[in-house]
Amino acid sequence: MGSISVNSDKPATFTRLPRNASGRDFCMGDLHGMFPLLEQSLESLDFDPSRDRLISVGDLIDRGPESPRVAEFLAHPWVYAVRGNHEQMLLDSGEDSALAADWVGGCGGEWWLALPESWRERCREAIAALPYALEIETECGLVGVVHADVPEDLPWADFVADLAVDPALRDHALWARSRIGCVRRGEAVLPVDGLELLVCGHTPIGEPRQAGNVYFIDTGAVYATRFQQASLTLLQVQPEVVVHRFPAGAPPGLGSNGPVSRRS
Ligand SMILES: [Mn+2]
Repeated sequence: MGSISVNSDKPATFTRLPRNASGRDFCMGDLHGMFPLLEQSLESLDFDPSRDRLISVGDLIDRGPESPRVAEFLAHPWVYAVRGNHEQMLLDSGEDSALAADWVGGCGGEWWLALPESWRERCREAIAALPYALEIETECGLVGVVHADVPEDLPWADFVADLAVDPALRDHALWARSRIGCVRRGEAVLPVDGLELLVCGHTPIGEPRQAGNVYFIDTGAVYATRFQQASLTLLQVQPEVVVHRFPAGAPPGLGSNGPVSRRS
């Protein structure tokens, strides 16, 4: 079009959020279309959209019932997100029919088939704008957010700087399970240099877990029929770190199945 617009067709791979001086920041584990559960959870937290912020670790879509709401959700000014491997599959399946078949057939993307083209376009646009990583300035220090993991030998600043030029690094951010593998084997987890805390999702675990300076918060919100302990985790990181869990199997805030919060 002749105008100079650096980022118009190449969205930023990395975003920094300035400190939220007036409200709280919550990092949200893999939602997979469970928007009603999220709404109940935010209500339980007295979430105030005029001051509080919600930061998704990615995998907002697929498997759950309300994936088509993703574009509308990402348009809220209080919502931030990094992309997950499921968002990447949606984007890549437009040019890769084998991947499209895998995604729709085996990875929970069947909702896409029923979507009108105009709605698909809105979803693609909103998702294509998502960075691979973001960082949040907080009272507690710098908090990083990535869907899967950061290479174990790479300081955070190098990771975010190289994302734009290194496709292997972007794949790692979306798919890797190296640190969570250590956790599962009972091995020590290498910290990420340059961060107070890294928040990740991607691999479902029974309860949110901190290992070193890495917090794993995918607690399988979409898997209520498979795991009794399935829940949505909202990890508050500003002004202090507080874990909030909302069971997926029952409305939160009711009796013994209500939210479980503990300081960490
Ligand atoms: Mn994932």
